[in-house]
Amino acid sequence: MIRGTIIKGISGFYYVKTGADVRTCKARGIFKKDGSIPLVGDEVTIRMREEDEGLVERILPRRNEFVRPPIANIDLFIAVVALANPSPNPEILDRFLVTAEAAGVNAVVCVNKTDLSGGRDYMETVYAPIYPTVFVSAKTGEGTERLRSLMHNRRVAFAGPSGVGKTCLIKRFVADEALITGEVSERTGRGRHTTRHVEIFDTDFGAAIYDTPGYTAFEGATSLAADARLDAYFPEIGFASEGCRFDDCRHMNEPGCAVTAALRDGLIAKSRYESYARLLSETERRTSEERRRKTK
Ligand SMILES: Nc1nc2c(ncn2[C@@H]2O[C@H](COP(=O)(O)OP(=O)(O)O)[C@@H](O)[C@H]2O)c(=O)[nH]1
Ligand SMILES: [Mg+2]
Ligand SMILES: [Zn+2]
Repeated sequence: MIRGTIIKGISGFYYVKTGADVRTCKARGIFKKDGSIPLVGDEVTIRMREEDEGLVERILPRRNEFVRPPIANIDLFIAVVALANPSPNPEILDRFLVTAEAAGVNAVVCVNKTDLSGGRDYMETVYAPIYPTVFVSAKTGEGTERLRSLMHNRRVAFAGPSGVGKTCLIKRFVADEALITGEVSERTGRGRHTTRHVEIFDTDFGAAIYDTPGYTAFEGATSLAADARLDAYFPEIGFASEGCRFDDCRHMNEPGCAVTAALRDGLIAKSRYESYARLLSETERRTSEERRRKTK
Protein backbone atom coordinates (compact mmCIF):
# COMPACT_ATOMS: atom_id res chain seq x y z
CA MET A 1 0.00 0.00 0.00
CA ILE A 2 1.34 3.38 -1.07
CA ARG A 3 0.17 6.82 -0.05
CA GLY A 4 0.01 9.76 -2.42
CA THR A 5 -1.82 12.83 -3.71
CA ILE A 6 -3.99 13.00 -6.83
CA ILE A 7 -2.48 15.74 -8.97
CA LYS A 8 -4.56 15.26 -12.11
CA GLY A 9 -7.54 13.27 -13.32
CA ILE A 10 -8.31 12.69 -16.99
CA SER A 11 -10.91 10.35 -18.47
CA GLY A 12 -11.01 7.81 -15.69
CA PHE A 13 -7.29 7.90 -14.90
CA TYR A 14 -5.85 9.52 -11.83
CA TYR A 15 -2.25 10.66 -11.63
CA VAL A 16 -1.03 10.06 -8.11
CA LYS A 17 2.14 11.68 -6.84
CA THR A 18 4.01 9.45 -4.42
CA GLY A 19 7.28 11.07 -3.41
CA ALA A 20 9.16 11.81 -6.61
CA ASP A 21 7.07 9.47 -8.76
CA VAL A 22 3.76 10.02 -10.48
CA ARG A 23 1.74 6.84 -10.92
CA THR A 24 -1.18 6.32 -13.27
CA CYS A 25 -4.11 4.77 -11.46
CA LYS A 26 -7.70 3.74 -11.97
CA ALA A 27 -10.28 4.16 -9.25
CA ARG A 28 -12.04 1.14 -7.88
CA GLY A 29 -15.70 0.76 -8.80
CA ILE A 30 -16.61 1.18 -5.15
CA PHE A 31 -16.21 4.96 -5.43
CA LYS A 32 -18.99 5.16 -7.98
CA LYS A 33 -21.25 3.09 -5.78
CA ASP A 34 -21.03 5.25 -2.68
CA GLY A 35 -20.89 8.47 -4.65
CA SER A 36 -17.47 9.58 -3.49
CA ILE A 37 -15.55 10.32 -6.64
CA PRO A 38 -11.84 11.05 -6.20
CA LEU A 39 -10.96 14.74 -6.57
CA VAL A 40 -7.71 16.39 -7.53
CA GLY A 41 -6.02 17.20 -4.24
CA ASP A 42 -7.24 14.04 -2.51
CA GLU A 43 -4.83 12.14 -0.32
CA VAL A 44 -5.24 8.50 -1.28
CA THR A 45 -3.80 5.07 -0.81
CA ILE A 46 -3.03 3.09 -3.92
CA ARG A 47 -2.02 -0.45 -4.79
CA MET A 48 0.04 -1.24 -7.87
CA ARG A 49 -1.77 -3.78 -10.01
CA GLU A 50 0.76 -3.95 -12.77
CA GLU A 51 4.16 -2.45 -13.24
CA ASP A 52 2.72 0.77 -14.60
CA GLU A 53 -0.85 0.87 -13.40
CA GLY A 54 -2.27 1.20 -9.93
CA LEU A 55 -5.63 1.27 -8.20
CA VAL A 56 -6.88 4.04 -5.97
CA GLU A 57 -8.07 2.09 -2.94
CA ARG A 58 -9.10 4.65 -0.40
CA ILE A 59 -9.67 8.40 -0.17
CA LEU A 60 -8.38 9.78 3.12
CA PRO A 61 -10.64 12.26 4.96
CA ARG A 62 -10.83 15.66 3.23
CA ARG A 63 -10.22 18.98 4.91
CA ASN A 64 -12.49 20.64 2.38
CA GLU A 65 -13.96 20.00 -1.04
CA PHE A 66 -15.40 22.04 -3.88
CA VAL A 67 -17.81 21.18 -6.67
CA ARG A 68 -16.70 23.87 -9.11
CA PRO A 69 -13.80 23.75 -9.49
CA PRO A 70 -13.75 20.06 -8.45
CA ILE A 71 -10.86 20.05 -5.97
CA ALA A 72 -10.08 19.09 -2.38
CA ASN A 73 -7.76 19.98 0.46
CA ILE A 74 -6.77 23.56 -0.24
CA ASP A 75 -5.55 26.25 2.19
CA LEU A 76 -6.05 29.29 0.03
CA PHE A 77 -8.38 30.28 -2.77
CA ILE A 78 -7.08 32.87 -5.23
CA ALA A 79 -9.94 34.42 -7.18
CA VAL A 80 -8.44 35.86 -10.34
CA VAL A 81 -9.87 38.61 -12.52
CA ALA A 82 -8.21 40.77 -15.16
CA LEU A 83 -8.03 44.54 -15.14
CA ALA A 84 -9.05 44.36 -18.80
CA ASN A 85 -9.52 41.79 -21.57
CA PRO A 86 -11.75 40.48 -20.06
CA SER A 87 -12.75 43.25 -17.64
CA PRO A 88 -13.87 42.15 -14.17
CA ASN A 89 -17.28 40.58 -13.76
CA PRO A 90 -18.18 41.28 -10.12
CA GLU A 91 -20.93 38.71 -10.02
CA ILE A 92 -18.67 35.82 -11.09
CA LEU A 93 -15.99 37.03 -8.67
CA ASP A 94 -18.46 37.25 -5.79
CA ARG A 95 -19.66 33.72 -6.48
CA PHE A 96 -16.11 32.41 -6.26
CA LEU A 97 -15.61 34.28 -3.01
CA VAL A 98 -18.83 32.84 -1.59
CA THR A 99 -17.64 29.37 -2.60
CA ALA A 100 -14.47 29.94 -0.56
CA GLU A 101 -16.38 31.37 2.42
CA ALA A 102 -18.81 28.44 2.43
CA ALA A 103 -15.88 26.02 2.57
CA GLY A 104 -14.17 28.04 5.29
CA VAL A 105 -11.11 28.68 3.13
CA ASN A 106 -9.20 31.98 3.09
CA ALA A 107 -9.53 33.93 -0.13
CA VAL A 108 -7.36 36.42 -1.98
CA VAL A 109 -8.54 38.65 -4.81
CA CYS A 110 -5.97 38.78 -7.57
CA VAL A 111 -6.26 41.40 -10.30
CA ASN A 112 -4.06 40.42 -13.24
CA LYS A 113 -2.98 42.27 -16.40
CA THR A 114 -2.03 45.53 -14.70
CA ASP A 115 0.13 46.22 -17.78
CA LEU A 116 -3.10 46.91 -19.67
CA SER A 117 -4.97 50.15 -19.19
CA GLY A 118 -7.99 49.88 -16.98
CA GLY A 119 -9.13 51.49 -13.75
CA ARG A 120 -7.90 49.92 -10.52
CA ASP A 121 -10.09 52.08 -8.31
CA TYR A 122 -13.18 49.94 -8.43
CA MET A 123 -11.39 46.73 -7.42
CA GLU A 124 -9.33 48.58 -4.82
CA THR A 125 -12.30 50.36 -3.22
CA VAL A 126 -14.70 47.43 -3.20
CA TYR A 127 -12.47 44.44 -2.45
CA ALA A 128 -9.35 45.63 -0.61
CA PRO A 129 -11.31 46.36 2.61
CA ILE A 130 -12.71 42.82 2.63
CA TYR A 131 -10.02 40.52 1.16
CA PRO A 132 -6.27 40.73 0.62
CA THR A 133 -6.26 42.23 -2.89
CA VAL A 134 -3.19 42.03 -5.09
CA PHE A 135 -2.56 43.72 -8.42
CA VAL A 136 -0.25 41.73 -10.67
CA SER A 137 0.92 41.29 -14.21
CA ALA A 138 1.86 37.82 -15.37
CA LYS A 139 3.41 39.55 -18.34
CA THR A 140 5.78 41.97 -16.58
CA GLY A 141 6.00 40.26 -13.18
CA GLU A 142 4.65 43.29 -11.33
CA GLY A 143 3.17 42.37 -7.95
CA THR A 144 4.02 38.67 -8.19
CA GLU A 145 6.37 38.85 -5.17
CA ARG A 146 3.50 39.78 -2.87
CA LEU A 147 1.37 37.03 -4.33
CA ARG A 148 4.22 34.56 -3.80
CA SER A 149 4.55 35.58 -0.16
CA LEU A 150 0.85 34.86 0.42
CA MET A 151 1.27 31.32 -0.94
CA HIS A 152 4.22 30.07 1.10
CA ASN A 153 3.82 26.45 2.23
CA ARG A 154 0.16 26.36 1.31
CA ARG A 155 -2.02 24.48 -1.12
CA VAL A 156 -3.41 27.16 -3.35
CA ALA A 157 -6.17 27.11 -5.98
CA PHE A 158 -6.27 29.69 -8.76
CA ALA A 159 -9.82 30.07 -9.96
CA GLY A 160 -11.66 32.50 -12.19
CA PRO A 161 -13.14 32.90 -15.65
CA SER A 162 -11.29 31.71 -18.72
CA GLY A 163 -8.78 34.15 -20.20
CA VAL A 164 -7.92 36.14 -17.07
CA GLY A 165 -4.39 34.71 -17.02
CA LYS A 166 -4.42 31.96 -14.36
CA THR A 167 -2.14 29.62 -16.26
CA CYS A 168 0.28 32.42 -17.21
CA LEU A 169 0.47 33.50 -13.57
CA ILE A 170 1.11 29.97 -12.36
CA LYS A 171 3.99 29.63 -14.80
CA ARG A 172 5.68 32.43 -12.87
CA PHE A 173 5.72 30.28 -9.73
CA VAL A 174 6.12 26.72 -10.90
CA ALA A 175 9.59 25.29 -10.55
CA ASP A 176 9.40 22.97 -13.51
CA GLU A 177 7.89 25.29 -16.06
CA ALA A 178 8.36 22.66 -18.74
CA LEU A 179 5.43 20.85 -17.15
CA ILE A 180 2.99 23.48 -18.35
CA THR A 181 4.63 24.70 -21.52
CA GLY A 182 5.25 21.12 -22.66
CA GLU A 183 1.58 20.50 -22.38
CA VAL A 184 0.73 23.50 -24.54
CA SER A 185 2.40 22.27 -27.70
CA GLU A 186 1.52 18.66 -27.06
CA ARG A 187 -2.18 19.04 -26.51
CA THR A 188 -3.26 21.86 -28.76
CA GLY A 189 -0.32 22.17 -31.12
CA ARG A 190 -0.82 25.91 -30.81
CA GLY A 191 0.70 28.69 -28.80
CA ARG A 192 -2.51 29.38 -26.98
CA HIS A 193 -3.60 26.81 -24.52
CA THR A 194 -6.84 26.52 -22.62
CA THR A 195 -6.82 24.60 -19.38
CA ARG A 196 -9.36 21.79 -19.59
CA HIS A 197 -8.69 19.93 -16.39
CA VAL A 198 -7.49 20.61 -12.90
CA GLU A 199 -3.83 19.99 -12.24
CA ILE A 200 -1.52 20.53 -9.27
CA PHE A 201 1.97 21.92 -9.76
CA ASP A 202 4.80 22.08 -7.24
CA THR A 203 6.87 25.16 -6.53
CA ASP A 204 10.30 25.55 -4.93
CA PHE A 205 8.84 27.62 -2.06
CA GLY A 206 6.65 24.95 -0.56
CA ALA A 207 3.40 25.88 -2.26
CA ALA A 208 1.36 23.44 -4.31
CA ILE A 209 -0.66 25.27 -6.95
CA TYR A 210 -3.91 24.05 -8.48
CA ASP A 211 -4.60 25.32 -11.99
CA THR A 212 -8.29 25.07 -12.86
CA PRO A 213 -10.33 25.56 -16.05
CA GLY A 214 -12.28 28.79 -16.28
CA TYR A 215 -16.00 28.99 -15.86
CA THR A 216 -17.52 31.55 -18.16
CA ALA A 217 -21.08 30.54 -17.41
CA PHE A 218 -22.39 30.49 -13.88
CA GLU A 219 -22.96 26.74 -13.90
CA GLY A 220 -23.85 26.77 -10.24
CA ALA A 221 -20.39 27.97 -9.27
CA THR A 222 -21.74 27.72 -5.77
CA SER A 223 -23.78 24.89 -4.40
CA LEU A 224 -24.91 26.23 -1.10
CA ALA A 225 -26.73 24.29 1.55
CA ALA A 226 -30.34 25.40 1.57
CA ASP A 227 -30.18 26.30 5.26
CA ALA A 228 -26.99 28.34 4.97
CA ARG A 229 -27.07 31.95 6.10
CA LEU A 230 -25.94 33.58 2.90
CA ASP A 231 -25.18 36.92 4.53
CA ALA A 232 -22.41 35.27 6.55
CA TYR A 233 -20.60 34.55 3.26
CA PHE A 234 -20.40 38.24 2.41
CA PRO A 235 -18.19 39.45 5.29
CA GLU A 236 -19.25 43.11 5.13
CA ILE A 237 -22.94 42.19 4.87
CA GLY A 238 -22.63 39.73 7.75
CA PHE A 239 -20.98 42.46 9.81
CA ALA A 240 -23.68 45.04 9.07
CA SER A 241 -26.46 42.50 9.70
CA GLU A 242 -25.68 42.52 13.41
CA GLY A 243 -27.55 45.82 13.55
CA CYS A 244 -30.74 44.49 11.90
CA ARG A 245 -33.91 44.59 13.99
CA PHE A 246 -34.87 40.97 13.15
CA ASP A 247 -32.55 37.99 13.58
CA ASP A 248 -33.90 36.36 10.42
CA CYS A 249 -33.68 39.57 8.37
CA ARG A 250 -33.11 38.79 4.67
CA HIS A 251 -31.95 42.37 4.04
CA MET A 252 -34.43 42.93 1.24
CA ASN A 253 -37.27 45.21 2.44
CA GLU A 254 -37.51 44.42 6.13
CA PRO A 255 -38.02 47.31 8.56
CA GLY A 256 -35.01 48.21 10.68
CA CYS A 257 -32.57 46.54 8.27
CA ALA A 258 -29.02 47.74 8.93
CA VAL A 259 -27.73 46.22 5.70
CA THR A 260 -29.93 48.27 3.36
CA ALA A 261 -29.09 51.29 5.54
CA ALA A 262 -25.35 50.61 5.06
CA LEU A 263 -25.99 50.22 1.34
CA ARG A 264 -27.71 53.64 1.21
CA ASP A 265 -24.79 55.15 3.13
CA GLY A 266 -22.30 53.71 0.65
CA LEU A 267 -20.70 51.39 3.25
CA ILE A 268 -21.67 48.33 1.23
CA ALA A 269 -20.93 48.33 -2.52
CA LYS A 270 -23.96 48.18 -4.79
CA SER A 271 -22.49 45.33 -6.88
CA ARG A 272 -21.79 43.25 -3.76
CA TYR A 273 -25.35 43.74 -2.55
CA GLU A 274 -26.68 42.82 -6.00
CA SER A 275 -24.62 39.61 -5.96
CA TYR A 276 -26.02 38.83 -2.52
CA ALA A 277 -29.60 39.49 -3.64
CA ARG A 278 -29.24 37.33 -6.74
CA LEU A 279 -27.73 34.42 -4.80
CA LEU A 280 -30.40 34.77 -2.13
CA SER A 281 -33.23 34.49 -4.64
CA GLU A 282 -31.54 31.49 -6.28
CA THR A 283 -31.07 29.78 -2.93
CA GLU A 284 -34.65 30.49 -1.89
CA ARG A 285 -36.01 29.26 -5.20
CA ARG A 286 -34.01 26.04 -4.87
CA THR A 287 -35.17 25.55 -1.30
CA SER A 288 -38.83 25.92 -2.20
CA GLU A 289 -38.44 23.58 -5.18
CA GLU A 290 -36.90 20.98 -2.92
CA ARG A 291 -39.69 21.41 -0.43
CA ARG A 292 -42.31 21.01 -3.15
CA ARG A 293 -40.60 17.85 -4.40
CA LYS A 294 -40.60 16.36 -0.91
CA THR A 295 -44.28 17.04 -0.22
CA LYS A 296 -45.38 15.50 -3.52
N1 LIG B 1 -1.40 41.82 -21.29
C1 LIG B 1 -1.43 40.75 -20.53
N2 LIG B 1 -1.89 39.59 -21.02
C2 LIG B 1 -1.90 38.51 -20.22
C3 LIG B 1 -1.42 38.56 -18.88
N3 LIG B 1 -1.57 37.33 -18.33
C4 LIG B 1 -2.11 36.56 -19.29
N4 LIG B 1 -2.30 37.23 -20.43
C5 LIG B 1 -2.89 36.73 -21.69
O1 LIG B 1 -4.23 36.34 -21.46
C6 LIG B 1 -4.59 35.19 -22.21
C7 LIG B 1 -5.15 34.10 -21.31
O2 LIG B 1 -4.14 33.62 -20.45
P1 LIG B 1 -4.27 32.24 -19.69
O3 LIG B 1 -3.15 32.15 -18.72
O4 LIG B 1 -4.43 31.11 -20.64
O5 LIG B 1 -5.68 32.45 -18.92
P2 LIG B 1 -6.53 31.39 -18.09
O6 LIG B 1 -7.63 30.94 -18.99
O7 LIG B 1 -7.07 32.17 -16.94
O8 LIG B 1 -5.62 30.29 -17.67
C8 LIG B 1 -3.32 34.76 -22.96
O9 LIG B 1 -3.40 35.24 -24.27
C9 LIG B 1 -2.21 35.46 -22.18
O10 LIG B 1 -1.10 35.75 -23.00
C10 LIG B 1 -0.93 39.82 -18.38
O11 LIG B 1 -0.50 39.98 -17.24
N5 LIG B 1 -0.95 40.86 -19.26
MG1 LIG C 1 -5.72 28.24 -17.90
ZN1 LIG D 1 -31.22 43.25 7.41
